[in-house]
Amino acid sequence: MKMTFRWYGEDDPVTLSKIRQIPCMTGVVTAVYSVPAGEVWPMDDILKLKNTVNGSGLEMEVIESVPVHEDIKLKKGNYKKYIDNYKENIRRLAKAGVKCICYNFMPVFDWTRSRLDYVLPDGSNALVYYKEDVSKMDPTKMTLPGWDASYSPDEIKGLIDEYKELGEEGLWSNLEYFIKEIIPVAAECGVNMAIHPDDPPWSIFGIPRIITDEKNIDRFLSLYDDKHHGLTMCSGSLGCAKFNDYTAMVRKYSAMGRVHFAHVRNIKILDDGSFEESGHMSKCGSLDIVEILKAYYDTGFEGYLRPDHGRMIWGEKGKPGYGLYDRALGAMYMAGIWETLEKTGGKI
Ligand code: DNO
Repeated sequence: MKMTFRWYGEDDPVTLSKIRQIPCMTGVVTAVYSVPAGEVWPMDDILKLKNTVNGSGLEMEVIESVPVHEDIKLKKGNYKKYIDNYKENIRRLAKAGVKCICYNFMPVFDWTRSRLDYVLPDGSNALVYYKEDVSKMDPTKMTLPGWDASYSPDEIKGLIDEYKELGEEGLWSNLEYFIKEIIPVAAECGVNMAIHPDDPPWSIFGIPRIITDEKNIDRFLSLYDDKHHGLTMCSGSLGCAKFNDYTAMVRKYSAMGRVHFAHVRNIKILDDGSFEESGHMSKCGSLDIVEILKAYYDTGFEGYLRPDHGRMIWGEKGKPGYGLYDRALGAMYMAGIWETLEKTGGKI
């Protein structure tokens, strides 16, 4: 297991030198953020990023994300050009030493929450998803940090209608086409592709979401029989649905060698299926983080792991979910569990 930390580039208030001082860190997970979705990343920008990261004593072996253009997900318009561009990005990143690319196939909206600064009983604040509030949200009149803000309200409305029309089976078929195009390139370049599950793992705003549960992940993996076709397992995404036995899923897919990247965070699931993000420690939420890490350890996990969303603590202001302090606490907590697993041969 290699412990990593997400870094949003030169504009990130959490600097590389701060990340470097977290004792367990081997590298950062980052991206070229200046290029619109679908376009080819200039080699110079990739190398500049790599040199900056390496110059700080950290590795850049994981990219999160190379975004998938909506034309690819809808298989319309310029999808062929965008798939060619995607392949070229895989080749270029491989040349720069990248080993794993995280991406997602969520229509229009990436992770969705109803509030970004909910105050928890200990005075920290966190991202929350209250089902009732989400049902009243109008996605054409708002944006969230994980969403592509380049669309106008009319464009968003148009996209939502197109996805409603496409439906789940249509989305599956477009995903299959995309996978069959890109995985041979990834395999040739030695890059592991790691799809991120849908967050949350159910349909929102009436549009389909398909990377949601065990049955669908089995179906996803069966689209292409090659270990470069794999997963980012995210405890905060799949784990927030009561219908998923998250630890069992980690065990199964990690044993198959198909988990390349692990996102670990805790969430507290509420009675109505809503959830609040919490501190990483098991007692803070509904997930048993020791059991999750043990599932990775027992199955010989050799991929990358990163602490996922943290709360805002100690008065820190920053990118929601991506401050320094709570993620650093989470990383050290997990590194401690991992060291114990290693020293006891997993017998904890
Ligand atoms: C949330 C992240 C996601 C993830 C993308 C991957 O904080 O884990 O936004 O980066 O879904 O493409």
